[in-house]
Amino acid sequence: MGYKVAIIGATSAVGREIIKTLAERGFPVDEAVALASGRSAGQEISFGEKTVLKVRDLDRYDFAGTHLALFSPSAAISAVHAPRAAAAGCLVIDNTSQFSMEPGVPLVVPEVNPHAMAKRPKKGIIANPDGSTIQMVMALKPLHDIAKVRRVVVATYQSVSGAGKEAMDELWSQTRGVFVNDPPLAEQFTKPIAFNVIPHIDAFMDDGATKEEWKMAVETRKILDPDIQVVATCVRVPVMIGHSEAVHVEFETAITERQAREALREAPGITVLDHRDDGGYATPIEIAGEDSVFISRLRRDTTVPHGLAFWCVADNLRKGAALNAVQIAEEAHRLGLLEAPRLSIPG
Ligand code: 2RA
Repeated sequence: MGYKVAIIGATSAVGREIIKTLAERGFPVDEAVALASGRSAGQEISFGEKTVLKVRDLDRYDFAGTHLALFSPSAAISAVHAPRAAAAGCLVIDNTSQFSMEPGVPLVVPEVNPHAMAKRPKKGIIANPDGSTIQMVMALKPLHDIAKVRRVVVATYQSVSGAGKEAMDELWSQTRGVFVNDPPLAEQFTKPIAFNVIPHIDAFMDDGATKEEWKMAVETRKILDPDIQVVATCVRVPVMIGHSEAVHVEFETAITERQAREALREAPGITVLDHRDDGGYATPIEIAGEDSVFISRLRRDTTVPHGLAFWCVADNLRKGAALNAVQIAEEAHRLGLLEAPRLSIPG
């Protein structure tokens, strides 16, 4: 038996990737429903090779009878519609930050903390972490199993697709504009993104960190271990797809570079691409479209008693968003959490 599955934010970069990933991985879908704002209603999106979905208006959609809802609109839209879907008996997987730190809402990376979703959550919502956190905890988990991670210092190099389709268009048009001597003004970012880097992702918080940097710390603690200290500097770079991270880890006990390399090689969802040679490392341009988290430049950090440093790259639309959400759905299916939805009572 398959499920009735709704994709909310279906016209966004992540929404489209979710639809593609559901079809590619053969998730048991009987009926797929693409939902977005009224403005996008009527647009068509392919689901697999044979089906075309006509986008419907989220405001008018009744979730009764839908088993699973994969949300990737803005956090404000999820705040309104995810609880409405959950109240109708639908299991929600939310890709925004709206519920991620809420108690009772599991925050899941299936390779790292599948136990967090052993039962159907009472609130009916499972949160998908931020893409920057997902790729980092994927790399930290096998190392943490050998020697506890105490502290992480990370600098990110995040692609514009993390900010959505309009941001990708802005990088494209600004880059082109530089060559024709007519670059358009910055609208999606605070400064020009073409030929630039911007040390600012999401809103500023009172302590001077940005919300993206704060999320990397609190999400890592919720997913992996509440004792891990994380300090992040999150930076937007003129790359279309693929987030990169320079990660420096301090452990509580000894761990050799060799032990770390072997553990990473064996870890599910990780590819170690690390030759100490010209080009022997992963960069975003060649990993776009891949499912793995790539680890390169693994080496000792001798400035602390037990330290390692590495470079970590992943496709932020896939493992950083859509793929992780679909893997959560697969786990929910395997665990029998996609119970029969309530049907609407005719009024
Ligand atoms: C970004 N990681 O790149 C965020 C998206 N959730 O902006």
